[in-house]
Amino acid sequence: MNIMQRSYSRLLGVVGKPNTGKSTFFCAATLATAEIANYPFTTIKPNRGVGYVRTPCVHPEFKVQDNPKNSLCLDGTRLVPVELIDIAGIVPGAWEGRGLGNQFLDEIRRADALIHVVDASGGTDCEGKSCKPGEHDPVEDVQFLEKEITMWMVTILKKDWPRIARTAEQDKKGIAHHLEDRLTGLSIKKQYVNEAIRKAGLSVDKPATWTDEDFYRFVDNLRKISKPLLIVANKIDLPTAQANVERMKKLDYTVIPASAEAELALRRAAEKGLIDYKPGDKDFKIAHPEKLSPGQVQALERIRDKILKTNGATGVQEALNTAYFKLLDMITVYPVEDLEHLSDHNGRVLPDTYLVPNGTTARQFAYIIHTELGESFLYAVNARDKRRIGEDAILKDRDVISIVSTQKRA
Ligand SMILES: Nc1nc2c(ncn2[C@@H]2O[C@H](COP(=O)(O)OP(=O)(O)O)[C@@H](O)[C@H]2O)c(=O)[nH]1
Ligand SMILES: [Mg+2]
Repeated sequence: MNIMQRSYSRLLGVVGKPNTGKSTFFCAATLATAEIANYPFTTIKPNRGVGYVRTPCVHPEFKVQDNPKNSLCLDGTRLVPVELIDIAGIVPGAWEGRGLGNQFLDEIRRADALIHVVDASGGTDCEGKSCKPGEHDPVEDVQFLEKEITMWMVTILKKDWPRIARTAEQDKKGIAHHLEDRLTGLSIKKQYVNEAIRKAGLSVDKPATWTDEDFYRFVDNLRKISKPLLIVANKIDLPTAQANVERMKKLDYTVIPASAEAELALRRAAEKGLIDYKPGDKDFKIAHPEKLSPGQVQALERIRDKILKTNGATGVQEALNTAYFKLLDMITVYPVEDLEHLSDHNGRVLPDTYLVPNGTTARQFAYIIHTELGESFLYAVNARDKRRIGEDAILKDRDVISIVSTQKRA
């Protein structure tokens, strides 16, 4: 096992047609600044990597100097590692096996949330081939991808459906029970089934009466719940993008305008120490003007004017943050052992930041850190007010928590 405590347990999938900028987004998001690059798990597999969510660190509030272990703190900003997968391009008909077919669908299966990268400039046709910018309507791409994924799930879940539906009506064990194996195959939690049925406005007790259209609506809801998705409207540096972005924002989706290419350029310059820039910053500072050619300075200034000033940031970091904090509804919690120094047993101050689901209780948090800690849990203490909290207390974002157990932590 890695010496570093993993901060993440979720996987973000970067999806979309070919040529929309998925790999550029993935490279930009996983390209570490020099300091972060020391992490041994930066590259996991060719298309898997570690990116970061950013959150204001608690150390300034507690007036301590921190010494992070599982994350990084740059000028009061915590960068917490999260895992990403760059999924191969999806073409229409993929669910029937077109293109790379089931290969990418298998990768989608593993993802907990999806970042759909769309070419907002309209320079990529429906098959993912380059076309004249503005020629293709990216609004079409928004629905296409979801239809592909839903159709794929429909084919898997529909096998043997009439028999399953009848049995479920008779034995009253519920549809989720009878679909269990297939749900496991799709990495979908059983408890999502009833929620999807309710959202689709269908009857849980009478699945045998569902029409094909009802079934599709059920699966579509199941997909939305189990693989929540946001849209990255990429290539906003191209002039044809703006009007399309405005139209996409009117749709009922979380749309994040972005330029993956700009983020990649900024991170590369930061990696070389040429500029001061943290992922997600609104601006950068040229650190070594003497090391840059006039052309490089011009390119950087163009990014500042055309992207950072108009869009607020490049959008790449916002996409990761939104995926974790909005789609997956996660919060950050800082475990410490020594309440006085806010340190672990080695004296490291605020060593770890954990990403946990909103609603996590003190005891569940102990289990997330270590099974033994969960089992031997006595109570927890909130470092802010030094109050004891019980096992059922629900943790809040940016809580600093010490867990007291019957045994000392290893
Ligand atoms: N103008 C512009 N081009 C981009 C941007 N992101 C990616 N591209 C270009 O789009 C093309 C496809 O990018 P790639 O990341 O390989 O797309 P993928 O097939 O979706 O992985 C490449 O030529 C990239 O340089 C962007 O933000 N702006
Ligand atoms: Mg690619």
